[in-house]
Amino acid sequence: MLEKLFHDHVATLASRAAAVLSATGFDGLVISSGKPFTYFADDQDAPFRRVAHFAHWTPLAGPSHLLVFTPGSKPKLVRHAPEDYWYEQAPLGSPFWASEFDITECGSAAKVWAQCPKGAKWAYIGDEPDAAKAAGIPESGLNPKTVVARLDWDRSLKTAYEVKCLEEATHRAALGHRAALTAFGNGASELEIHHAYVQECGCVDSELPYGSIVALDEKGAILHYEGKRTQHGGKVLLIDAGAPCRGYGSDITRTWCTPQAHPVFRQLVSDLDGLQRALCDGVKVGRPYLDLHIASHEGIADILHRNGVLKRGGASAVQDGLTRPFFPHGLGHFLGIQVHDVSGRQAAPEGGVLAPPAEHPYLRTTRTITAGQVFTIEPGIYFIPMLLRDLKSSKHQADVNWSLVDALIPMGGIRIEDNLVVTATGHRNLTRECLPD
Ligand SMILES: [Mn+2]
Repeated sequence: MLEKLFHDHVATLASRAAAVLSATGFDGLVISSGKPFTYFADDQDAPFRRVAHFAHWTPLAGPSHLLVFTPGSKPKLVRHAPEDYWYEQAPLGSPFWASEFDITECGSAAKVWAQCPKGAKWAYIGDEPDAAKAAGIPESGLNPKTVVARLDWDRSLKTAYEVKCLEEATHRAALGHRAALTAFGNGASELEIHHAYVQECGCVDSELPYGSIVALDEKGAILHYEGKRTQHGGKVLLIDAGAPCRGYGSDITRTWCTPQAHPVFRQLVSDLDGLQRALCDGVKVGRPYLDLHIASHEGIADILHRNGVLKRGGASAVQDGLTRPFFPHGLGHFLGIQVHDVSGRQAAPEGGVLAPPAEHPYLRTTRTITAGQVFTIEPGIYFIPMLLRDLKSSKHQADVNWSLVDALIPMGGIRIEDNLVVTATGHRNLTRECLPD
């Protein structure tokens, strides 16, 4: 099953790459898996992440490999298999994907680069352009923008194999989220909830697609909160955490309340969950993603009005900017090998940028929805003191119930985030399939 999906995936990538090369005037493609990032004046490396273009072709882990593609030939993998007793040197064995490639093994990075094709019409993609140039790739072939743009565009249309990887990554994260909820219910600290999460996912932190956000109470208002406090007994948990699968990652957020949370906040969580589901139902081929983002602001205006936070709702509240301090990020982003996957704002396969409207600068997805895209839908409502201060000193300050806002600030924020695959007839919500409530 997986072998067949992967076989079709590589066949799709090969036919797409052939079209890209033909459109851009190159004969072949060389892609590096990447080189580790070493901290300044140190001998320690950052956790390694492969070049996404390489990860698109193969699950082969680790740095310094090359993928070589020429149209009409089986793709070639030059595997870096160093003689190095400092690290484990596991043999490749026979993973499910190996038969799709002609595999050569080399004992050093220099020997890997010696396998790099030379010539005027090769394009190189990766983070070692100097090494590629030294190996014989011409300057004009080093990460050519025309090639990269087309490959990025293609990468936003997921194959069935990629959807399977994202499905498994979502399933794995769902297990972690359930364990996190149980830990939270038992009064666990942020650090303990985080440990419960990774334990259930069965991996270590550096394997996660991104650093988990595990925020109790007021820390939920910090969009990218990185702390892991040890105090117990939070009233609200906002957890934004994903899991890996063969180089792909899921990205899920849930917000949970104890009965001690402010009753209005609990209602806001429930209402935002309803809005999030309605927004997911609105995911259809041909609709601009921006439409959904604007609809999310209108929904949030009504939720804040209905619950007494704002004194008015509707489109005029959105137009006057009343919702933005409560929801200051975009509705979602593409998802795949990278957690904020490429080309969410790309205008066309050849490149170009579809900029978001000036009042929504953080919206990462401005494209029209098409079948094969995978993205998140993640509306939020936050009580961020920094942004509320600006609102309080604005001409709209009388539109806000400040005593209620002050009571809600200690509750932090709410975000509910699912991962969706767009299909010809609608969508699949990968998250709700395995994490229903
Ligand atoms: Mn996200």
